[in-house]
Amino acid sequence: MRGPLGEQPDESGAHLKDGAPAGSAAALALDRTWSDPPGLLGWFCAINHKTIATRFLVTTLAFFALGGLLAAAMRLQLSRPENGLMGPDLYNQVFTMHGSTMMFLFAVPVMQAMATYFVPLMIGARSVAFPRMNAYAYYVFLAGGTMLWIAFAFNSAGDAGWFAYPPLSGPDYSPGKRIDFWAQMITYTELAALLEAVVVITTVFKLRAPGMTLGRMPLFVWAMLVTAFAVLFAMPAVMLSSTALLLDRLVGTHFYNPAEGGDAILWQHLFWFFGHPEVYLIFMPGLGFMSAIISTFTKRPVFGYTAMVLSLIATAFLSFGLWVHHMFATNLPDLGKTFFTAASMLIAIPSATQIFCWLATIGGGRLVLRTPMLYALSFFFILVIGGMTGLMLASVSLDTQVHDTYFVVAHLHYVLIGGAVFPLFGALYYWYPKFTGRVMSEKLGKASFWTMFVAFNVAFFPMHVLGLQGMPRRIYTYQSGMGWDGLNLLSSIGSYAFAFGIFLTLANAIRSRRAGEVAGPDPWGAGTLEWATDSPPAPPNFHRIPVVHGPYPLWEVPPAGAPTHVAGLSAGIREHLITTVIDAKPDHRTTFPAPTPWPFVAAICTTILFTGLVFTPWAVVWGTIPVAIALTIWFWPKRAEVRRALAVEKAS
Ligand code: HEM
Ligand SMILES: [Cu+2]
Repeated sequence: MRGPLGEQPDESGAHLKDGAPAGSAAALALDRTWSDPPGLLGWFCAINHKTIATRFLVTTLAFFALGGLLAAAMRLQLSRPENGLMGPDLYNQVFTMHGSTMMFLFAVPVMQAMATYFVPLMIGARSVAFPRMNAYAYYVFLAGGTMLWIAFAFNSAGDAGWFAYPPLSGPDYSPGKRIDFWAQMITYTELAALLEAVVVITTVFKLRAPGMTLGRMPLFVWAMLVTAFAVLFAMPAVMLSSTALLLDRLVGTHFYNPAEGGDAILWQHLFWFFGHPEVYLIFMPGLGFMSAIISTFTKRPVFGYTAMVLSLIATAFLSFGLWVHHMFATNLPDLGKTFFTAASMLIAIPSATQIFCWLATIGGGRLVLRTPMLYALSFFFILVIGGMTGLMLASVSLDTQVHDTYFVVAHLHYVLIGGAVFPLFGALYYWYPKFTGRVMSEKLGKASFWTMFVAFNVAFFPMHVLGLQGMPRRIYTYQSGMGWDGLNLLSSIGSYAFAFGIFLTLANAIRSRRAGEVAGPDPWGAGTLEWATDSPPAPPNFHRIPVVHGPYPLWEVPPAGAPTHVAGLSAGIREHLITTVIDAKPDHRTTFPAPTPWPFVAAICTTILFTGLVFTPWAVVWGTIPVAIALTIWFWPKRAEVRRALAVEKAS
């Protein structure tokens, strides 16, 4: 019997221990213990990492679709000269919302959603660390993103570009609420990113199955770990800069106002100290997808494990030393700029190391060209082109020529779409069977891939040429006779074909949920732990926590006589084994919290606080009270939980 919040008021399961195979009484008790409560109220109480991550993933993909709609609108507007579909004011909001949605509401959070779904499964854990905070972070993100779009619906979206430079974004040149709202909601959604980073880091460090030393961790987990650390250092910079902007606008501070001793360039430093690493936050998880997909479809471990890990870490470090290459057109000292040119070139080294390691893996393996692998392979073509134009832009002299032209727009989409979107689509095809228990159609998958690949190049390659011909970015229209007409039309046609390619994957996903081939636990014959459990995984992920003896546990035979799994954790409460950071030796047990609606309520209260601040500073005073109440109830120990834990103690 269960209470409304999924509690088990009776202590009957108290004596049961995990470690028994699926179907046993203990396994059933485990399923019950780790599942989310049913019903509408239960929906708000959910904290299972798979439930939250699935919602997170769907939400970020919905933002991707919305950002894509705006892209389609821009390409329609630009398809012919002097088009009257959009005026300049709307166009400004549209490209700002497109850039902001894609960067803040899609590209980074979608990677965090993938991380919170798969990291626990790959390291043999039953949950993420801080499952309630994970739920809270998701609701904060959902609310922040939704508010941004609601503002857009009321003609109040930001209109100063996704990097919102002052003085344009300051009080003098952007009166009204548009930038206030934009700045505040950026701070707010990045709060969610920070919380997720803490969740991922703690999960990786403390919840790994025994035997999974740092040196045996899947490269995907490494990528997510390094990314989470980079988030921790990058996001505060943008939260700080956007908060200072809001203060300049609302309470008359002068952080960015040179007339009163402030500095407009300060914004650019702070923003790009976040903004450049941001690109790597998007692209490093893509590297994790690549490693997982390539080793599975070549049927061998990725070549050069240590080199791969060190390259990831080096990339993350270097990415914080490049930001000034976004500021080559400012009046910073030339000598300083040359250092940033050098650093920008330097980062090609770790990136190239990884590319060569993958090529070595592919070269020495048996290549299986399934859809996920096609998406992974396209990375080599698209990202490398983006990387090449990146090296070109790293040169100060060339950059000052093509600064703010479509050459930059082409470059950034090659990097972002080649480095993140194509690997992400590969990842969705690869792990779809784990999410749903069924494999996506190969035929539709290949059709979608080829459409996307060809259309992408048709849409974005001409932009390089347009840029070199002098077409500036962020213009809502252009005159005919500039020689830009044909290429713009071509680019628009390509964009629509690209959208159609994406639609084919969506159709595939919807259709395969019912009609797809049944997957079983490991449809690809992969080597990492997420494939050791059911598809979709049961609520506790694993009925028996595995003991790990190598980096690809499913491909290796454990040494004779070595333990294969852990047993003895309670099946009646959410008990988890904590292991040491480096060697993953069993350290102690801890009890995880039960489902509760309070993270949801707390997120609503926090949203009211943050939104209120856009309108009055008094929101700090009144808005914190409900937040404090919600947090207090959230953390208050519940009697039923304590009783259950005591019963388990007694029974053992
Ligand atoms: C789905 C296909 C996409 C198309 C057709 C597209 C199209 C465009 C166009 C035409 C612009 C230039 C607007 C202008 O300067 O007037 C633009 C800007 C931008 N796009 Fe995309 N885009 C797509 C996907 C993406 C993705 C996936 C991302 C990020 C992950 C992204 C990030 C950006 C950013 C950051 C800007 C700059 C916005 C600004 O200038 O403030 N785009 N896009
Ligand atoms: Cu950069």
